Amino acid sequence: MPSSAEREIARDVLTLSRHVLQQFGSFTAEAQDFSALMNRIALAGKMIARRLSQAGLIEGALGVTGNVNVQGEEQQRMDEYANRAFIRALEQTGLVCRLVSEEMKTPARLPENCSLSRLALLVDPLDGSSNIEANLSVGSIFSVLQPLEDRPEADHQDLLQPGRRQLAAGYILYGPSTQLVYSVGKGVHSFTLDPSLGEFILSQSDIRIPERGSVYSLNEGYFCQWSEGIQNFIRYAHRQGSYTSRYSGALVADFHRILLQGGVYLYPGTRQKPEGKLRLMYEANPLAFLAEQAGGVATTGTEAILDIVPHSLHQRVPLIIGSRENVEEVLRCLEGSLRP
Ligand code: P6P
Repeated sequence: MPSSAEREIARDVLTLSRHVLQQFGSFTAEAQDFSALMNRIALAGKMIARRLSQAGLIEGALGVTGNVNVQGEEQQRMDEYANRAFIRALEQTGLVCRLVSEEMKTPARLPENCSLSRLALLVDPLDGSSNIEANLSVGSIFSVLQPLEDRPEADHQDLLQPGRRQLAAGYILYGPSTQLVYSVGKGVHSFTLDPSLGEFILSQSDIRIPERGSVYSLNEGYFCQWSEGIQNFIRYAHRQGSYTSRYSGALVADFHRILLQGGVYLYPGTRQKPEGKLRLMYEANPLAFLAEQAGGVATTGTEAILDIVPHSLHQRVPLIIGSRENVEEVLRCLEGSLRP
């Protein structure tokens, strides 16, 4: 029986960079590059986690910049910091040529990298940032794409590809602990940041989303703006007695709960905004990739998220994501075969 010291060492060496190599099953240049890329994404996450933990003590760290982002939302100073952290973490690495971000109308191009890599990283650098002032959980969401060979780079048309083509996707959850969850298409795996080591250490392998859960997660404040089908699902959930409502206002935190405990998260369209609020390329697609890898489902209500052919980098989509049986109940309410 290994000693506790030996078990501790065995745990501590299961870092994110080594796990990526294990996922590739090789030490090829491609595997090494992907391992390095995940490490740089993790570095951005560590910088953001550190800033968040001290934000209340750092002058000018909190509050708004006075700018409005491409989504028309008030930009928090932490949004701008997080965006800069991802850009700086990827410069001079040779790993990523373009960075698409919720915080930038047009992607950042890293010319020193482009001769070595054509990969694009798409991020929501700090999702749910309105939670920061209340010291609640927020997250970063990322997606990795190989540009399409047969589409022009002009206007970034070569990135407008269905989410099923993602090479990798994941998120970093800044909560009581900082966790990184990712997939390269071989299951979903989570890592917990050990600040004393400065490393993300493997904490859960091959996460499977329960077939069914008790949580439904959406902002019921919009009830009167939703379709009859969504309203009927809410009525059904209220009358079932087996559902419980959880909604934090941060997609990453709400999805993480669904991934581990089961249930369904919804951000439906409304009559005024039928496309909803969430962005396809760097919110819905990465989480849908993880959900399907974990045995779950992600849909607009009429189409699988991962099958959508994008028309623009910042387009929005309705999102219904989670356990297979719970999503099925939503879809049956939408088609009218299930009534409250
Ligand atoms: P609402 C945060 O702005 C976000 O994109 C998601 O993280 C979150 O789930 C949702 O929007 C919250 O939006 O309209 O409920 O405040």
